[in-house]
Amino acid sequence: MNLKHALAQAQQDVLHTLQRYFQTQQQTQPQLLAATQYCIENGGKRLRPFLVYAVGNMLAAHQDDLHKAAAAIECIHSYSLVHDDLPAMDDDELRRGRPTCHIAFDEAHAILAGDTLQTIAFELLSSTDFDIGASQQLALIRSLSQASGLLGMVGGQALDIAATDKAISLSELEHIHRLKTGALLSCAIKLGYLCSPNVENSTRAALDDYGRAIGLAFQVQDDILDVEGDTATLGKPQGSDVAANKSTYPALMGLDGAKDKMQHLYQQAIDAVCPLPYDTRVLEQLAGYIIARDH
Ligand code: GRG
Repeated sequence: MNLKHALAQAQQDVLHTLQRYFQTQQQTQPQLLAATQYCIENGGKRLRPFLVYAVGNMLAAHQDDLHKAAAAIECIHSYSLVHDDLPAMDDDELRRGRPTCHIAFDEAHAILAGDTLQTIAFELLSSTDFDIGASQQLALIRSLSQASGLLGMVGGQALDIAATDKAISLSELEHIHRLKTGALLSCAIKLGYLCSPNVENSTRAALDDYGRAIGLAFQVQDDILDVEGDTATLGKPQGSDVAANKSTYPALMGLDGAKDKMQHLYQQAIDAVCPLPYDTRVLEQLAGYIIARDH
């Protein structure tokens, strides 16, 4: 299966899984249900679900387990974006070209929709019909909790806020991004192998290396896109810091330095998975897509 097809399949599967879930929740307060569904039905690349499916399919996981794990991680990602868009954080009015949740509904419902999405994630992961054993299912829940929490995405967001208007070093920037965005991307890979039977430790370790490399590459490319998008629309000089109060890779390393860093991370990702005794082509293509993506 090629990358385009696999991404489209993941997008469709995660949407259907969550739409089926919402069908079982029709007694919920209607505005809250509408706001929560709005966040999920507002598209997105679904990269994290894609990674769960790609790894799980490569390792012969049970499809129904992958559907739940993929939907769970997308719910966490979606909640993080809804809360990140709130006036208290980034105060954004548009997400993926459409009004953000607090604009389409209101702030209270956006906060509650984010909270709801977070709890749905753990409800799905604690379903009683997983095909894997109880200890592996607990590991799924623990991995997603850790990647989302204090030493993961939320902790990274707090460090990012604390770094606003401060000069930070490259290693501090890397630490923030490994937590804020890298932890969840790496976790998607863990969920894929934790849904799979009999995965060797060496395979897990190689996939973890791949996850760490693409997690950081994703953020470096995000920073590059900010600069290049800004340069294209505003005529700013290349390598300038887009948001003057925020450290980015191009600001700290220059645009060429950031591109070199991304290329290096791409190579690390490829080197991690190439020796595995599985068909890793779609993971390799994904690493290429991450460093070449334009949105
Ligand atoms: C508010 C708890 C809390 C956490 C926020 C991840 C995050 C932490 C905030 C997002 C801020 C941001 C835009 C970071 C840049 C990298 C990123 C996560 C981009 C969005 O991810 P994509 O490109 O989004 O996978 P789509 O739209 O495809 O789902």
